[in-house]
Amino acid sequence: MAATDRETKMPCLFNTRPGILTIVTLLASVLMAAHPVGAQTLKAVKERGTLNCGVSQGLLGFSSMDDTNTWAGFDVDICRAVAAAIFDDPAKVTFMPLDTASRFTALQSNRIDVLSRNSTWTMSREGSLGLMFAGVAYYDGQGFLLRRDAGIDTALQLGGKTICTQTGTTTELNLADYFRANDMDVKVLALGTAEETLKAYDDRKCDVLTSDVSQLYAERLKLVAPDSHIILPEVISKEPLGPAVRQGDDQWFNLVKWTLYALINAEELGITQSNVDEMMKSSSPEVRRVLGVEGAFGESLGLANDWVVHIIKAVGNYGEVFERNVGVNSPLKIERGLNRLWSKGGIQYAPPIR
Ligand SMILES: N[C@@H](CCC(=O)N[C@@H](CS)C(=O)NCC(=O)O)C(=O)O
Repeated sequence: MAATDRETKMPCLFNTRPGILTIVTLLASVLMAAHPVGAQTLKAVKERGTLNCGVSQGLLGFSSMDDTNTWAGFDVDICRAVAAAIFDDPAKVTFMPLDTASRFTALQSNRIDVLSRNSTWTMSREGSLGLMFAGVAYYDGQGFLLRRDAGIDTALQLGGKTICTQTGTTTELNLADYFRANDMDVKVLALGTAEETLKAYDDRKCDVLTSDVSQLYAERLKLVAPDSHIILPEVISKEPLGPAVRQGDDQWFNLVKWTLYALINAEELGITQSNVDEMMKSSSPEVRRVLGVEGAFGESLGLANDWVVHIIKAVGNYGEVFERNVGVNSPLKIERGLNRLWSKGGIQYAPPIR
């Protein structure tokens, strides 16, 4: 909405006030020459002493409160990794639970520094909302959950059914595309929050629940008898989920992006939470660079050179973060699948730290 306003008002400004615009542009260029573009977020976070991180309102395995009232999960750990990189302290994060509607405005209005909330990287979110995704933390796709006793085993049998989804999501849009492409009629019940959506399904107001497959695994655990609900084999979309930041602060974008890549590179190099101290004595040039024993890669991001040591000590490497929160031995029991490293049959691939 805001972006559309901007798009329609800009040409008007160009047409009627060229003088003012020129002055503003000139002034901006002078200011930009004096200070690098953006580069205010890291400074603000350091001064505040805590990272403001937007998360979901309670998605088990991704971001929810544990028994000790502490935020835990895969998306939470991405923020803890960023905090560890900056402060050498993963606790210096203030988590802000956000619904689908407020997640992007919270970022636009500076209420949060990073959004780590099962959000899909799409072109319009970068092109129109002024955001940037720092990478793909979790390759996901949209699926369907329904009662086992419905006797349905493919999405192509869903004609005539009522499907629950959440407003303001890619899920809602993919759903319309999929059934239009397959020339099928379904009824859609779109609700405002994950809680309302799950409740509607539980109350049988809809026959099917659709969402990112990872979320279906998480939501299924909240139902009374999780085993009586199945997830259909069809995955109808690409949902590359990752942390997002505001456009205009390249230093901050790089910091979040390389924190994610550091997690993935550490897994590839066999650096784990338990062996990181030992690995600092490694003679491998790659390991030495990643851990800051050689080079000044941390400094180039405005951090200490042993930033990756801090990250790995705090949350472990990418594989450890995945397995602990959502992997096959966690309550969610999700296979690594596409999220395996590229060298192990998946598509998780991080550019080198060098
Ligand atoms: N990845 C999709 C869907 C994201 C989404 O928010 N899905 C809902 C469906 S269950 C959700 O996770 N809600 C969690 C919450 O509101 O806390 C997107 O970015 O649009």
